[in-house]
Amino acid sequence: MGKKKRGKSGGAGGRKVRVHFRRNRQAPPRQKGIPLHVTHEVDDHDDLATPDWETVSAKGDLSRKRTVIESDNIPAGAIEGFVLAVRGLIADVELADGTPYACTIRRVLRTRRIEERHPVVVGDRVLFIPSRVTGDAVAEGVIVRVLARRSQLRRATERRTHLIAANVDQVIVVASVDLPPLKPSLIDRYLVSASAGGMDAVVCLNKADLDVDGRAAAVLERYARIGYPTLMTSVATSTGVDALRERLRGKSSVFAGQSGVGKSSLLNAVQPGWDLRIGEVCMVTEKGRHTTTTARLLKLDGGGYVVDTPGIRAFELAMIPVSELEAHFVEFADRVADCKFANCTHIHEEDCAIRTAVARGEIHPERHATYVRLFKERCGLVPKEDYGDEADSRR
Ligand SMILES: Nc1nc2c(ncn2[C@@H]2O[C@H](COP(=O)(O)OP(=O)(O)OP(=O)(O)O)[C@@H](O)[C@H]2O)c(=O)[nH]1
Ligand SMILES: [Mg+2]
Ligand SMILES: [Zn+2]
Repeated sequence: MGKKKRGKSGGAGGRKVRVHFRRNRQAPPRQKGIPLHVTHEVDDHDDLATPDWETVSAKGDLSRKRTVIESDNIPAGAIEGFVLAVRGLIADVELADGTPYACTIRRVLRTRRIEERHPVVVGDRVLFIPSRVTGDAVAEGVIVRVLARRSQLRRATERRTHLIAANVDQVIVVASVDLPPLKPSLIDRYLVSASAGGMDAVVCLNKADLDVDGRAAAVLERYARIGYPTLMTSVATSTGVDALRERLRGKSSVFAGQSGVGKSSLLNAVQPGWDLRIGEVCMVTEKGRHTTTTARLLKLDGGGYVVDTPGIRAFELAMIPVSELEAHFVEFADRVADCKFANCTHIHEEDCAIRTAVARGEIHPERHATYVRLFKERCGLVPKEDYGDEADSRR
């Protein structure tokens, strides 16, 4: 296993980060179904000598916390790249001129960000140290640093942050009229996450061909009314596909939404050359099957790029402090000042401007219900909402 690097407190200009380390430096726990003798932790280039741009110190071998001091110096020989996809421990990285690299992620980076499910994510700009190129094989490298993210789409449980994509301009929140059934509360959660992560959001309601009674169109109108750009699309009839393509042009976007709503289908319609894999929705459970398994960045012919992502099971937003939740519901923002109490939770208080607006039909009751639900989830008062899909129910 990798040796521990020790050092005194680092040099001037360093950034000190106190971090938890996984216990994986001792005997790794056995994974279910994997024979004992198999090492399942791929060791990589962690021991790239002892880098002078970082020092790690701990009180003792069994300490679970170490202090990592990242200096502001750029590691010698490191070059900047752009992450197109992350497949397990390998990231597909590209240089500005398009040269591809298959990079591993330096161990200390992985370990210290273990509370984040993905230390490196699609859309990241990273510094990596390229290795020697041999023959025609794709060049390799080791990612040593993730550059500051200007935006990020993420969800989080109490224990972990799941980063979905970084450095994108907008989230295209995709929902379907039916199959799987429309769940506005999940749209709301994506909108909160987009707002918290510094991204614009567009609400895209797909499978318009299934909207027989116009009820779904009314849901979409709910979001248009509070200022979100909205799109009604159908891959089956090509409705709205041109408008969607226009929305994406010249921007970086991430497609997010439940499994089976048609994210990959829509992207294939926007740019047929992509030929992304499409999955059936189970007719019995009306759930998707997790056809897309890794987030991937795709370049648009008209400029810009999009990230296709897999549908997710639960969408917790534990990284948002409960007091900040209201700020991510756009239609609450200009009303909260009118609540009687400065610390109003907008759940039960008298003279609450939000509750009054709901009663008057100015704020949609289901939007308020999502807010209340998120608030209570964050306080541990209700179980987490589950947006499970077909693959999950078979587990
Ligand atoms: N009726 C109808 N079906 C659609 C439409 N768009 C997609 N579908 C179907 O919906 C199913 C799921 O589509 P996908 O594109 O794989 O869904 P996804 O959102 O990418 O799902 P994951 O990759 O699992 O997250 C497929 O059977 C598609 O043919 C549409 O506009 N109308
Ligand atoms: Mg997909
Ligand atoms: Zn209030």
